[in-house]
Amino acid sequence: MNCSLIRFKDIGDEIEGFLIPIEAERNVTFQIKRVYYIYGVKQDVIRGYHAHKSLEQVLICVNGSVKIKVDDGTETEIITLDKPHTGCYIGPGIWREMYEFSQNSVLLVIASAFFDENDYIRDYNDFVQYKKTQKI
Ligand code: T46
Repeated sequence: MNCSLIRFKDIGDEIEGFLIPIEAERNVTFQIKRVYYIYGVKQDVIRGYHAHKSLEQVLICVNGSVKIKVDDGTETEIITLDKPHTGCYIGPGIWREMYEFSQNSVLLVIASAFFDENDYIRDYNDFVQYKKTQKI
């Protein structure tokens, strides 16, 4: 699966608090072109329902928790993000659904490219077909 957890090094301690630097092509493997964040999601809402053709992203739940279902067309995994020092890298060709956002959760996303709707596959059947063409 083109998806993995990243444990960021946190600088600091339990008294003073922690700081985590995120640096392009260092602890995030790609060049960072865009950062966005998702907040205020009600607990029964599911977001995502899409894959990207070429975008690489790292998702970090900087407050609260969220579950992410990732699917490469063959297998699925469920990842819980609930620590500000842990990110989830999601590469191209992975269907994702984000759900069970806790109250006050903030999901920070670091992306390798500017927003481009043409990079999205938003229909699951199209995703399955796309994965078949990628295998040829
Ligand atoms: C992803 C997951 C983790 C923009 O105009 N600019 C942006 O940079 C983004 C990310 C979105 N938008 C627009 C497109 C839609 O009209 O904002 C609206 C909501 O986007 P979407 O429904 O795609 O949001 P999510 O939460 O389902 O997915 C987002 C990202 O789009 C996606 O790349 O991997 O977060």
